Amino acid sequence: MKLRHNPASPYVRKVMVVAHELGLAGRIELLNTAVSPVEVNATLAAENPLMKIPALVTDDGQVLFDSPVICEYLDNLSGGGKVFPSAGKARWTALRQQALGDGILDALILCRYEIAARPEDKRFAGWTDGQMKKAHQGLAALEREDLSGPRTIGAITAGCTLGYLDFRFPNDGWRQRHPKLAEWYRGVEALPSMQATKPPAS
Ligand code: GSF
Repeated sequence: MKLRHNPASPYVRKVMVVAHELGLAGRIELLNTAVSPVEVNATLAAENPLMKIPALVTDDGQVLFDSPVICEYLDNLSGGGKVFPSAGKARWTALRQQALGDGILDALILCRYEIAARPEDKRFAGWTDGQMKKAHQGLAALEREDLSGPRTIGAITAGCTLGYLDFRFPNDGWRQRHPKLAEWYRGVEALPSMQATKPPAS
């Protein structure tokens, strides 16, 4: 399998954490891929028309995106029901938690593009404030989730979301606002799958 990859992407990290936890990381060839919301990457576009990473090319030549789909594919490859509970309340809880973590990331990424990619004279503070508010409301909801127990895609996504906050928004102060989440994350960031997928020093 080949994964369109960048070590700074939190969605790619989700996929790689899942791969490590399922013992599949060694089967994935990483193709370092630069993406930009304003530039065409023709090679990537031939695989993922949305020109986003992660995108996975399977051994039989199928292209899968986005990260929830790729993560579920990997779970299926390893027999199914490992990080995606197969049915019932456990499944809906894990999927909701994944959507919450992904949604926080989506808001943070939009802030990041506004701050890092848009020319200074064209920045719109109301945009950044609005997206940050969503991210903060999302984090408050994440604090109320039960992330203990078997590692599901919900907990994996939550861990990658907090890791991205530390990476790109180190002064956010989320640990002061959410001590329960901070305590939970202390154990999570030490896991081998999280250590193996740490983003590069920014
Ligand atoms: C989001 C992927 C994404 O935005 C998923 O895989 O879960 N819902 C998708 N990836 C970013 C890279 S990143 O910052 O993680 C991306 O490819 N951005 C390029 C663009 O054109 O927005």
